[in-house]
Amino acid sequence: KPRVFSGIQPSGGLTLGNYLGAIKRFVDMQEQGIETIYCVVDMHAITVWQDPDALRRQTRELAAGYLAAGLDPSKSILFNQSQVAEHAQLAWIFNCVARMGWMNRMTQWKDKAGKNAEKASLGLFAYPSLMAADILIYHATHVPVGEDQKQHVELTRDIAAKFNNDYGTDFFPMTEPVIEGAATRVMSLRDGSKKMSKSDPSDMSRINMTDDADAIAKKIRKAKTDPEPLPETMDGLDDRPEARNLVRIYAALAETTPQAVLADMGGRQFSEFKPALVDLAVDRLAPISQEMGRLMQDPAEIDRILAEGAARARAIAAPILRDTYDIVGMIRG
Ligand code: AQP
Repeated sequence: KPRVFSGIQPSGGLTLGNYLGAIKRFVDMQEQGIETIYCVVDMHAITVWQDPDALRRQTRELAAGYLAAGLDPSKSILFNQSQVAEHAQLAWIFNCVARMGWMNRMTQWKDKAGKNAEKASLGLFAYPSLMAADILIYHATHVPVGEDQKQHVELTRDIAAKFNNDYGTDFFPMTEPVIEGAATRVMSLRDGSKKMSKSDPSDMSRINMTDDADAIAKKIRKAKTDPEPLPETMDGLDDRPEARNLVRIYAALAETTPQAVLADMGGRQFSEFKPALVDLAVDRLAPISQEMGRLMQDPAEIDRILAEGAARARAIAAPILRDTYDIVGMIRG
């Protein structure tokens, strides 16, 4: 039976990349009637320093983002990672299964630690092992993610396979990454070769889910483009990463394909296309940001939803951890 798990780090405000690459698709899967478990991965966030008050605020804001975008706690399980200790407990076992060399090859580790790996936290290095535990503590079969997380889901499969092989079992499933749609990799508005990211120092590089209509309009108006009109087909965007990015964003927001957008808009200048994109983005994002603001007025209610979700998550995770401990040979009274 399919079971979906995915998570987002409360390491800053939500971006349009997180919305189109992750949350919007989480909601689509919920609406397909699949069992869905969604997490605010606060333990991942502290792999780089987070101010405690900011972490609390960002955790609630991310939960509000999920809810405002259509996640329904009566249909999906929604909780924050640290309230379900089984994630960390399974991660330790996986730390003993995974190899240093595997972690060393992760591009996110290389990008985030950079040349100063000696100064990076041990947690940042072991991040993919905790992510494998997040997924496998529920025996999740599918993980919707953006393109940037594909390598980590593949590593999750490697960890599951090595565990199964080391202990002569078929206990952990081979989880599939689900990377589909027009916006699996939303790029920076300032540089078409960099992904849109909540930690980019330039606020003009991203659209935040809390941006108002004026901010959205300004950022799209100033987004880097080129002087050529839009082509009729996607092939014409091969060497135009910034233009391609805006077309893909338009397609994802309009719930259509980039080809269909170009069939409609091909031949037009950016001076015409950008205002259409502004209207569409404001139309789709403003109700979400308004609802996030409303939900943030009542943090106790958000905390209650997360705690209730955590209890439901624990009910699935606890027996899987117990069986794992048995397989490994750990005694419990
Ligand atoms: N630009 C993006 N396009 C499409 N999907 C994206 N995701 C993130 N950025 C884009 C997807 O959002 C989910 C949650 O990501 P995360 O917050 O756990 O970590 P991240 O990928 O590291 O996101 P950021 O915004 O870049 O955060 P920082 O700056 O803190 O590293 C994932 O499914 C991811 O694929």
